[in-house]
Amino acid sequence: MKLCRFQNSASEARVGQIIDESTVTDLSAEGIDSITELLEDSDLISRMEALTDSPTLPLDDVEILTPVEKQEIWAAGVTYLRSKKARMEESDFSANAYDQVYDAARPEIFFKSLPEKVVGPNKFIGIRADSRWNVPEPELVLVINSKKELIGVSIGNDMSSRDIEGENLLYLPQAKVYDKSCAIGPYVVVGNNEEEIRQWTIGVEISRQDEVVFSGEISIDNIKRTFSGLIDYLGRSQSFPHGAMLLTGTGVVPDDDFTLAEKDVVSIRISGIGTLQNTVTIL
Ligand code: DO4
Ligand code: MG
Repeated sequence: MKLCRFQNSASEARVGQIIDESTVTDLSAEGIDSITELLEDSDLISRMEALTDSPTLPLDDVEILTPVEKQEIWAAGVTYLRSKKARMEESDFSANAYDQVYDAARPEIFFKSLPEKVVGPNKFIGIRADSRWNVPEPELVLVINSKKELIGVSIGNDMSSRDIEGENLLYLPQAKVYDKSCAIGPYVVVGNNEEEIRQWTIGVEISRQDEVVFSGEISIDNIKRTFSGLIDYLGRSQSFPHGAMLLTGTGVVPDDDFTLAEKDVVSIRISGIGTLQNTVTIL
C-alpha cells in the first residue's frame, strides 16, 4: 500500500493513496489531513481497506510532495561493505574509524535533516559550492512511528560531499547537512516486513544532458545490520513525538573519478516502492 502527500490544482496539500500508475485517491476528502496520523494508527491497514469511496484524481493533475511532515531525519552509515571500502579509500585520516564501525555493535548514526529542509520528488537537490567531489547516496528509508515501530519504507538520497567527509571525520556534518542535501519520497509503502523488503533492490541512474553517466544497483539484503537493530540504536535515550525517518546507508558508490555536476538528473529506484527523481543545483 502506497501512501503519499500531494498538492492539488488548488495548491492544497492533501494525503493520498496511490491506486495504480495513473491514479491517486484523495484521503483528505475523508478527513485525513496528515500522513503522520495514519502512520500512528495501529489499525492502519484495516482503516485504509474500509475507505472504499474516496474520490480519485489523475496523478498527472497533482504534484507529489515529500511524505515528510514533522519527522526528524536521521541516517545510518557504513552499513554496506561497498560503503566501508569507499570511505576508507577517500580518507587516509579516518580510514581506521570506518573499518572499525563496520564491525562494531554500535552503528554509525548521524542527524541528517530537519523535516522542513527535506526536498520531495522532482525538486532540486544541492551540491555545495565549496566542495569539488559530490555524489548522491541512494538509500532505503525506514519510516518509524512515535512508538519507535517500523511502519513503512520510502526512498532517500543522502547527498554527500566526499572531499569534505574524506578530509576529516569531524567535518561529517558539513559534508552531509546543508540546504537541499536530503530528498525523500515519493511514497511511504506500508504492509511489508523486513524479510520482504530485503528481497528488493535499490539502484541509481545519473543522467547528464540525456546521457547516462553512472548507474548501479544492489540488493537491500546486503545491508549488514537488521532494521530492528538500527531502530534500537536510533531510539536509545531519545523520543520522537512525531516519529522519525532513518536512511539506512548506501551500497552504490560511483567510481572515485565521478562527481555530480549542475543539472544532472538523479533517479533512485527501489523495486518495491518506485522512483525518486531530482535535478542537481549548486548552492
Ligand atoms: O561516515 C560516513 C557516512 C556514510 C554514509 O552516509 C553511508 O554509508 O551511506
Ligand atoms: Mg549515506
